[in-house]
Amino acid sequence: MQYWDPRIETMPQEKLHEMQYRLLKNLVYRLYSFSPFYQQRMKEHGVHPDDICSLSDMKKLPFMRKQDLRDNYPDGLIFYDHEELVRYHVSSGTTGKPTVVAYTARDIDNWTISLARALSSTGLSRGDVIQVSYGYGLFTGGLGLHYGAERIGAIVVPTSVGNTERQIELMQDLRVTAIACTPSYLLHIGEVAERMGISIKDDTLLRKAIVGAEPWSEKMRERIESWLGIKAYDIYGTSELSGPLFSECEAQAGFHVWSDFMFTEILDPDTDEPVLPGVKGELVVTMLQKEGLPIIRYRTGDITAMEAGICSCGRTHPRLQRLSGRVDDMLIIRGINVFPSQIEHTLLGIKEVGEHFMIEIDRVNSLDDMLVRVEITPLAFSDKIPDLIHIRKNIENQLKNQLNVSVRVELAEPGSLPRFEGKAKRVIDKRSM
Ligand code: DLL
Repeated sequence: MQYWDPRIETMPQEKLHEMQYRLLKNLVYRLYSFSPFYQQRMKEHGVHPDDICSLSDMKKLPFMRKQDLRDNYPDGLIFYDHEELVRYHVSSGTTGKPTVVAYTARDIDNWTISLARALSSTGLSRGDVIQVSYGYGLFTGGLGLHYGAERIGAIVVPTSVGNTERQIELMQDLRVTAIACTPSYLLHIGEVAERMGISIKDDTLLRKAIVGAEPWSEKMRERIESWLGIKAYDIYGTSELSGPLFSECEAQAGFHVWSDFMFTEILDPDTDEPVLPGVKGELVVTMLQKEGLPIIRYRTGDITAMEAGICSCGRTHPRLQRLSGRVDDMLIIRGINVFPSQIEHTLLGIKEVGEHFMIEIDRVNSLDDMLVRVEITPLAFSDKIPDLIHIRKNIENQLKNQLNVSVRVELAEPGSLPRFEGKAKRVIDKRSM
């Protein structure tokens, strides 16, 4: 088994908990003493650092939300002097005011170590050639994975997003063995390669993909792996916590959350009470060692569950299941809760359906109306009209059974729906426009 840091990655859990408690205690005292924001928050919440006597006292601390970063834009939450900072990343601000995250040199180093452990847990190492096709710049994906990949001694090809044909040429010429990008971009790369007469499976050395930054289902993984002849590992993070932070290992059995850097809670979003392993709730993260922008009990809005037991790889750190959506992703259609991830899961289980779809929601005669536009495979597209009607009805039935709500389905020609180089935007909710 390949570990980046065997001492930490396989440390007995009691020792990890002791370390987390020490780090938490130190963090809370530091913030109470030196951060006006956190001191006020803790006072308002009626909690003093002396009240934190065990890890379970974490629940006494106040939450932080994205809105706190927005309210304090640009630098109200930055904890260290300017002289100590080495970098800013800034979110795109498409859903509100942007958020700014500041990093000290130690923050960059800890982030890099998290990713070095993650990448080596997927089996990558010195000698691998890793094409980083996440955006470089204010987005955290490109630079984050770049530093992590260099740290494990791999060769990095920093292509960023776009110019896809050239990306594919470089993949062949530089004998790339792994790619890091969004699942949407990986699908696009696969299609463009086919149009160029190149099979990723047979004509390149690509064997692994480090894929995340947006939701993608298990069915999508099956399709990507068999089509491109690679293993696809999920990776998760958010810019407020640093960027991409943890991934699955070769066992593909949940994300390994590095306990020396993070304390994770899964809470019932309605009651804010912790849920049991295996039960889904909102992921709440405390960054135990962050300096530039400390984060306590950050409500990510992402839904997941803790995995019970220790992974077959021997790493002792807690594991999280792949994400099943966001608290604010949920669509309410005629009173029924629907997650886009359920739609993807159902569609990709139908053999005539391709990998691309769009969801459009509108209000017609004061009733919610959901239209799912579905690209079908070139093979299905060559079918006769009665067969196409049958395919459409089958998709409508399967979606109705899964979602408990009627959905209109429109079949789309292969290649006709939008493709995305970064994160996909598959839902258009006209009710909120
Ligand atoms: O997407 C950081 C990142 C870069 C993660 C590269 C992985 C790889 P943000 O732009 O702040 O940061 O978006 C964070 O994206 O709260 C989730 O809702 C979603 N997300 C990220 N990874 C996954 C994943 C980066 N593996 C938001 N599965 C998060 C599902 C994900 N959703």
